[in-house]
Amino acid sequence: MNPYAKDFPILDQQVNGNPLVYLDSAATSQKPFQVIEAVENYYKTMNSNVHRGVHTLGSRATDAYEGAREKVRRFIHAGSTREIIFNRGTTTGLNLIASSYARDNLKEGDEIIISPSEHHSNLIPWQQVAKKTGATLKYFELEPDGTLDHAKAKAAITDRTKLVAIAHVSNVLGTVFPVKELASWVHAKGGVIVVDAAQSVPHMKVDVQDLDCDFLAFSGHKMAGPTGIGVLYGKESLLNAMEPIEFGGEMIDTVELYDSDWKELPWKFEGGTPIIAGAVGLGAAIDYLESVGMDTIDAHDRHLARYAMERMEEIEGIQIYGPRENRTGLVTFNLDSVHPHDLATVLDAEGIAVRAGHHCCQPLMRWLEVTATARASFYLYNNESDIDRLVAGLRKTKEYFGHVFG
Ligand code: 7TS
Repeated sequence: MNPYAKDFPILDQQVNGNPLVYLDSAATSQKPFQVIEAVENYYKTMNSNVHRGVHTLGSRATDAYEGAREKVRRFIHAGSTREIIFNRGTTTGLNLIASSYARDNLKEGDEIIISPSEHHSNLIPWQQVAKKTGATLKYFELEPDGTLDHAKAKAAITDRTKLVAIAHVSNVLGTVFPVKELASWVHAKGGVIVVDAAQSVPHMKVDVQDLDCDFLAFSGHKMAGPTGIGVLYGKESLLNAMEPIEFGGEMIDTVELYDSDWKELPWKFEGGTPIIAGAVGLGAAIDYLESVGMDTIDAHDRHLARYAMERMEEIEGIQIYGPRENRTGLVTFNLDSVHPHDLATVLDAEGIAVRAGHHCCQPLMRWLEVTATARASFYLYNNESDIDRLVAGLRKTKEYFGHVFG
C-alpha cells in the first residue's frame, strides 16, 4: 500500500464494481484531506473579504490569503511576494502575459518562438499576439523522440526573438524541456522567456531564480490543491512596467472621475474579490507536498513512468510516445487500431481512469500523425500495482477488440 494514498479520501471507493485506480493526475490531481480540511476550516472560521475593513474575520482572511502567497514564494523560490500573482490557473496566467506584456512590447519584425508540443493554453495566446502586433510566430523543431536538440534550439533564437514560450514539461510527451538553457540563450539576444509550468511545479523542485525565467505559470488543481486557483510568477521589474488587463475593485489606489491609478504589485493584477479559499487550499497543498518532499515525489513519479513503459512494452501492438529518458510521470500511448476513447471506456469499466483525446495539443497530434492518444499519468498516491491493473486492463481491451475485429 502506498503510504500517501490513505491521505486521499476519494481513492477509497469502487468504480464500476472495482477499486478505483486514478491515472489522470496530469488533467487534475486528487486532494488530500489536509487540503480539504484547510478549505473547510477557512469557511468555518474566517470567511470574509480581504484587504478591506478592520474587523477580525477580515484580518484573519487577509492573513491566510497573504500567508498562502508567502508559501508559494518560498515553494518556487521567488525573490519577493510582489512577484506572485494569484489567478485562476495556468491558462489565465499565460493570457495575462500575452495580453499585457506581449501586446505592448512586440511589433512587426519581432519573433515569438514556441514548440509544436505546446498545450493550446500556451499556443493560442501567441497566435493572437502575432495577429494583433504583426510579430511572427515560429516553432522550434522537435526531434523524432519529442525532445529539443540544444544546438538547433539555440540557433533558432536570434536578435529578432523577443519572446520564447515553452512548457517546462509536456503534458503529452513527458519531455522535460531545457528551460534554464533556453532562458540564457534568449536573454543573450535581449528577449524574455515564458514558462508553462503546469506539469512541472506539481512534480519536481522548481526554482525560478535558478531557471532565471521571466514569467512562469501553474495551476493549483494539478498539485493537490483546489480548482480555481493558480499562480503567475513574474520578475518584479517586468511586472512593474506592465499594465493590468482587469480593472475594478481591489486593484486600484485612487479613482477619479476620468482617471485612476493602481495598487502596487502584486495586487494591481488581482482585480475583484480574489480566490481566497482557493489560495488557502493551495497553501495547504504546498505544506502537504513539502512534508512528502518534492525530490521524493519526482523520483517516485519517474520510477512509475519507467515501470509503466517496461510493462506496457510487453504488450504487442502498443505504441508509446515521447523520449525514453529524462521524462516525468506520464505515459501517452496507442494500442493497435483501438480508438483511445474505446480503450478508455473499457478501462473505466475496470475502475481505471485514464485520459483519451488530443489533450489540448492538436498540433502535436498532427506532428505524431495520430488523431488522439490515451494517457496514463501518475502522482504520489499511485504505485506499481496500479500499473499492473492498467496493464491487465490493456490486455483485456486488446482481447476484446481482437474478438470484435479479429
Ligand atoms: N499547460 C499544460 C502543459 C497543461 O498540461 C495544462 C492542462 C494547461 C497548460 C492548462 O491548465 P489549466 O489549469 O489552466 O487548465 N492540461 C491538461 C491535460 O493534460 N489534461 O487536462 C488538462
